[in-house]
Amino acid sequence: MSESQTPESRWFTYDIVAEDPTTHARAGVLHTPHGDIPTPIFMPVGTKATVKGILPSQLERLGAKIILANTYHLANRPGEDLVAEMGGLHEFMRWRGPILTDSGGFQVFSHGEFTRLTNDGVEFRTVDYDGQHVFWTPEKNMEIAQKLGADIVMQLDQCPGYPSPRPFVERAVELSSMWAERCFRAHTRTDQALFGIVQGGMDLDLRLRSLRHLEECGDFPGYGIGGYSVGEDHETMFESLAPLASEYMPKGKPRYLMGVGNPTTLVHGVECGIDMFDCVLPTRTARMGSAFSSEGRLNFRNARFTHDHGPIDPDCTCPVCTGGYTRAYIHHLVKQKEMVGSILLSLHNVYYLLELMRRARQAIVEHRYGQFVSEWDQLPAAKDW
Ligand code: PRF
Ligand code: ZN
Repeated sequence: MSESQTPESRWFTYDIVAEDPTTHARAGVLHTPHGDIPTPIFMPVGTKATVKGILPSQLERLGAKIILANTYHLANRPGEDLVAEMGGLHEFMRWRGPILTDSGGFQVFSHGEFTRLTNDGVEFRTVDYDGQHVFWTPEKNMEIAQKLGADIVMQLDQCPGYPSPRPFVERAVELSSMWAERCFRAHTRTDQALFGIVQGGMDLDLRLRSLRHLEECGDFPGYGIGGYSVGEDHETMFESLAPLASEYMPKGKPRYLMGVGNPTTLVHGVECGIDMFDCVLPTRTARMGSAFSSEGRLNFRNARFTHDHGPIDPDCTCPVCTGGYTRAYIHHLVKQKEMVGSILLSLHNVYYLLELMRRARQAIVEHRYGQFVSEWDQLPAAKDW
């Protein structure tokens, strides 16, 4: 990975380098101060300034181009002032590539206990830390994000669960729009991009209302699509997501589907024009003893692996599968709850999604993404995710 080769005039511009003729998939390059990001891309999640179980040098070797961290968690511990004092997130965690921080809006509403929601912001109790009452305005959220110093930061938004009554989703769109405008005004770092977030639940008309508000509020260099993968099924998700992404989102800006990481959704997301994805799924699944594979999901607690000399996935080119580690060994480590079991599975799972997006990009460049999708849907693995 090259360190800061990108000239300032190119920062946060997005070049589309190929468009697939039969789907809405595109291949692009997003330029950032810490390097170029080829899209479509999967972004491994390092919530607390570490991708659990994987060193930054190993992430580079796996081919990760950008990683995530989370403003909610880092503001609680160790605090944005400490991170700033240590030279910012990149320096603090020793990762040289681009970083994206999510606002934490999602964390506040999903596992925080929020107590008050006003036009001005959200009051919540940090139940997973010391239980303090905190009030976040959009301005406060931007102040924290700018101190952390990621390349890309997300606006403060409200993500309604599924199902939610329409008036509740409408209110979330209204609040997220107001907060987008205030984040946009408060955000001043020129070496950092602020992305807006489209909300609106499963209703296309609310999604379009949200998108229109964002476009009226200013020229965002990219757009998150939040509020999906919150309990709805695949068909329900794509009913509004497909037209939103393929027909209405601005063509020349990156589109980031937030918190989605199951392989089949990635393949279909790219088909409707999504460029970026993130999810804890590969590392969380690994810590539960499971692997992504061309055969589907493999659970390494299963005794059928006891004498298995093969790699996790014979089709995989990751350092674990090509390094001679056997299924029998991984089964043993997982049964014994050894750390290295989780680490090997995390390396493999993260590589699996990075490689899936590299192959998708190659297929787009070669104008055969439609075929790529039909081949994927015929794999036994497709039904597992
Ligand atoms: N908003 C933010 N982060 C998110 C989401 C969201 O809606 C989601 C929903 N899948 C994941 N992460 N800010
Ligand atoms: Zn592998």
